[in-house]
Amino acid sequence: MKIYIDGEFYDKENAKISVFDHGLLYGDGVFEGIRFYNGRVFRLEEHIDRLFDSARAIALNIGMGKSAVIEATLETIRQNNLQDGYIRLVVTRGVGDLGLNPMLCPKASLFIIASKITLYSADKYENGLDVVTCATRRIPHGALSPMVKSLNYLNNVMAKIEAQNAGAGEGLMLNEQGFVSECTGDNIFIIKNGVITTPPISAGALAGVTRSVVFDLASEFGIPIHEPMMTRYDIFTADECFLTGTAAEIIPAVKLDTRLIGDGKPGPITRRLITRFRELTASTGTPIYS
Ligand code: PXG
Repeated sequence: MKIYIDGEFYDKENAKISVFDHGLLYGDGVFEGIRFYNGRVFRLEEHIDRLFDSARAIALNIGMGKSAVIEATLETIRQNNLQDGYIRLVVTRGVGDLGLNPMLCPKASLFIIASKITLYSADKYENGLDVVTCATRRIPHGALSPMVKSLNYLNNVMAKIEAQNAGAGEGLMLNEQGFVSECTGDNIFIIKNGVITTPPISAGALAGVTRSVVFDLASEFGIPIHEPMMTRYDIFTADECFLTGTAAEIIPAVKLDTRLIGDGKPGPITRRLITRFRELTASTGTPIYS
């Protein structure tokens, strides 16, 4: 495995970051997770745009332009000779002092790992996930924008632990007002009477790239899609539910807090979206090798 760090490629054993890097000391940095299928990177530009927006929002200068980051991403996949997989880009504030002042970090670091990711077993894509509501709330806008895909994922990690301890496949996260935000690393959607709904970004959801693909598919299928504030009531009373994320792709959810959603089986619209999503990922995206 070859890993990109600041313009050079290293073997896995030698791919190392300083203990004085503020990404490690303070979680001061941002990241992206992107998938590639059949030799093409899916929605590459959207991911790179979000990476730059995340960096801009935390006043982090990546020190490279978008096209250079895109080329580094593609080259990392090429160096590993992969056709299908998952690519993780991390930008840290870089090496600095033992003090959180980011002004004392002269240069940001970018590293890129091309690998594989499996979040849920294949049977969950067939039969659906069970979800539990976590006590840990999604970060509020006033503390750190939940729009920023930052290296501060501790509240999501705490929520994931709660879900695992409950024996559930995923954890539902509410915002401070008790409205539904999203799951620990996925956006959430429901379908009721032929209408798709998902929480608005203002409720604390990440502006997911896969989420935006569902908006495209809904318009392609002529299915109405709305973003109202949502509560657990909406999920309990939904006909269908599914989660989306780069790592998760589109996955049905069939239980919330041990109660069945709809008839407790993945629904027809969810299945149709999954089929079309797989067609899109297999046939569109930025070519890696040409
Ligand atoms: N919400 C959060 C908090 C996320 O971190 C999503 C929603 C889905 O967004 P995209 O753009 O991927 O559709 C994410 C993305 C992991 C992992 O390691 C998590 C994500 C992406 C890749 C890997 O669990 N989450």
